[in-house]
Amino acid sequence: MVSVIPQPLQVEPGTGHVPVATLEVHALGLEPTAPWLADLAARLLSSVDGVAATHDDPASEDAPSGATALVLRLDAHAGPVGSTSPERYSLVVDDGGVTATAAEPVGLLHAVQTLRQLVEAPRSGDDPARVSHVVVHDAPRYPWRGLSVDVARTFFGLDALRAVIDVAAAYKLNVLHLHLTDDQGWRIESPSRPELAKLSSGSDTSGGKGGHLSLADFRALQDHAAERFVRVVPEIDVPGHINAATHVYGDLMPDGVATDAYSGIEVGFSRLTLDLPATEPFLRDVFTDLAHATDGEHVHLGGDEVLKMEPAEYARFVELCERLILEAGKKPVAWQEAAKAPLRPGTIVQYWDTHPMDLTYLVDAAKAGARIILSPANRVYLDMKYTADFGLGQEWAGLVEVRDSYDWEPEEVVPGLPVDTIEGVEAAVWTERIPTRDALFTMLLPRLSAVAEVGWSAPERKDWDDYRRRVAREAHAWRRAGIAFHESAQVDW
Ligand code: TNX
Repeated sequence: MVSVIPQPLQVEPGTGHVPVATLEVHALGLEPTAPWLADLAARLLSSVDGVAATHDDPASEDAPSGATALVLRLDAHAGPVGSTSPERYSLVVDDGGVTATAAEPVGLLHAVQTLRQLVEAPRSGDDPARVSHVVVHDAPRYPWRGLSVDVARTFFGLDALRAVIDVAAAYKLNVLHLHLTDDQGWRIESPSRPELAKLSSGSDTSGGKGGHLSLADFRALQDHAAERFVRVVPEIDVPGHINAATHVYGDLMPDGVATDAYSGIEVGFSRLTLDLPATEPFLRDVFTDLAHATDGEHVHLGGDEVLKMEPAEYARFVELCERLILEAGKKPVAWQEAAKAPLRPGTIVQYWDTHPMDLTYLVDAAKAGARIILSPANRVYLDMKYTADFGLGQEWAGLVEVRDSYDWEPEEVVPGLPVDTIEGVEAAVWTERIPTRDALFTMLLPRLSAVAEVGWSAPERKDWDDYRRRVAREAHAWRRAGIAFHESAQVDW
């Protein structure tokens, strides 16, 4: 039976199968746009039990004897009939071998990720790994399928973040949102404000020594992401969650006194003050620096949990930060609270807070032109504990078991929200109670794969019992790769 996460749109199983113990990748026409893709495809497929993939001769379509050909080819007609998604693809496995076609290179990577999961492991020593004949036509439900990682509370560096990108891309997620600053640390080099990372990155909530991404690290991270067609959306969180900056610059405080460093886990106590002379230059510097370092179109300005500020001052902050980001050539993203202020059309607003509340302001903002990303905390906050006795994470939004992350419908999250304003879904992992890389992955997996299916798969293609079976199969890949995950009692592993 076909076993792919996220569930593809159209799958027609055939009757035979092809051996894939040796696969020969042929990338046709990819040299100008994605020269690395054939090599990446070979590496991804070689990570599967019983498969050795190579891409020796990009010019030839003849596989060496004994090897099965995997052809990667651009084709505007690929994908489900009528789909215009740039991520659409088709995958055909038949007696001729394996052919992936896609409108753009990103779709070919998606096809390879699908193929990776279709491999049936060798049953005995002599049996080759194989893939059953099948025709897949696939495209995503939403264009934005993300994961937000908080590297401010606990710092995770380049290696861990590259591994996070690999896992995200395996389930066809396409956005890595990095929460780079918070009360506990400033985790990105800002060339015009070098003191920030220098003086405010030496600790974290885990009692560790903290750290930060240099611009070279950030460059390398974006390169790794780009090869997997993942966009990085960096966030500087203002005007609250800002103690890491007020610790460095006393002139951001009304009394002129720099605040103490902070490694606790309270929220909502720190803030900027708009009318201080130092405030706007600070914001201009850090947002402009970040925009210049960012390849993608978006920069996130935070805006959440500003508990000690009058609405009028808050609205002026939102207006100013939107303007600074636009002036630096990027599009603003903000947490849901920003929708209480007048927004420019096209700003993306990220819903998160699942406490009961009147969300008319969010619906009105969407009707006025905001695009909405859904991150309902009680479904996709992957720092929530799985069960009451779970040793990692928090539980302010409730316990979030695998099924909670799987069984929800984006169109039903915000009552009255026009469904065509939904840009997509994004999981988030906050790291106040997640001290290590293994802890991080234990919180991400398996739940991230469930959120990926919510964002990608057509609602009528979703099925919890079937997902349970598929996710159990993915555990083999995680074990082989040495990636930690939680063996939730909801799944027969
Ligand atoms: C709420 S979500 C926050 C974060 C915390 C998180 C813990 C959001 C926009 N703000 O500052 O880390 O809860 O789950």
